[in-house]
Amino acid sequence: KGEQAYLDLCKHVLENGTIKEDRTNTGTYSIFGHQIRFDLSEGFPLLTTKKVPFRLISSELLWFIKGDTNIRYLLQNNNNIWNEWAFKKWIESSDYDGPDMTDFGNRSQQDPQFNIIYQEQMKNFKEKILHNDDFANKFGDLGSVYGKQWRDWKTSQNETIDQLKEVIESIRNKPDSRRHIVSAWNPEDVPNMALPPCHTLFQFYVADGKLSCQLYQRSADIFLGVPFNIASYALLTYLIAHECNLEVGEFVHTLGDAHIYTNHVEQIKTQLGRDLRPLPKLKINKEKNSIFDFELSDFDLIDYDPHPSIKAPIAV
Ligand code: UFP
Repeated sequence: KGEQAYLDLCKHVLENGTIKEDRTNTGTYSIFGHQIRFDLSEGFPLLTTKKVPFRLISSELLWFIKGDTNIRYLLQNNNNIWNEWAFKKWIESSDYDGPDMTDFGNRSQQDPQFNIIYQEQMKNFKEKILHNDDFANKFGDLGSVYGKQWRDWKTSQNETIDQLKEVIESIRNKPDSRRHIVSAWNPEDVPNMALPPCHTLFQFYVADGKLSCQLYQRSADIFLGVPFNIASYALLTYLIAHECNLEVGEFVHTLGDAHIYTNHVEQIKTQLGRDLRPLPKLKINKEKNSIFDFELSDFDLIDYDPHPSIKAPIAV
């Protein structure tokens, strides 16, 4: 259970994972199908064996909840986690006339000279997103990503479905329902997405006055992605429980292709050598009720005392 189960998964995949090539040409150790449970009443499941940046997780989640798909909001909150996807659109467009940025993800890691030029272009890009409305509309928008599917799913009748709003209503009105589902996987939109949703579908469950959530994640970068994903869905569950006057139950994390990138192995070994520490607690501003009204300052993470963060290259 909990963080120990996460560490057990890391160990299991290192020892038993199949070596598998992948889209990013990095190579992975991979298994298929795994489940970890987190009892949210024991504390907030932010890993303690390495520092995980809660600020980035909470601002990204608020961005999803707003139904926003433009990285401007993220940049305004000093959150850079989606930059590369928008940047890619810009450098591949006819508007871009700077130095060649092909394969910038790999090249910036391998070629220090290129990295300087890349950082310059990225800085330039961020400035334009923040201060130029037309540019932000054109290149800041990531299209049909989570916020869009959660809040503004397009039907064949040209109507929209607000899945998040509807699921909260169904939790409130029919708590015993077995249909509390939000799907981010929209087969029609998948071909047009830079990154087809990794968190494919989630379901809520109410019993004994507690709200639980299960996520099906089709593809899981165990070292870099999963710790974020756990905290993000745990936070979502806390927020919806708060709005629906329920206690928090469990977060059940179900993984499809669960993989460790070959260039994360040393980092994971470091992490596996560390002791667990007590989980932090999450306090939510009691004066706010609707999940659509929350701001970053409404969350307070208390007593988070993790081991230091561990750096690793991200596969783009
Ligand atoms: N990934 C995660 N969690 C996320 C996210 C991405 O683990 O929230 F957005 C990882 C999984 C995989 C890669 O390593 O990103 C996506 O690649 P693919 O679409 O080929 O599965």
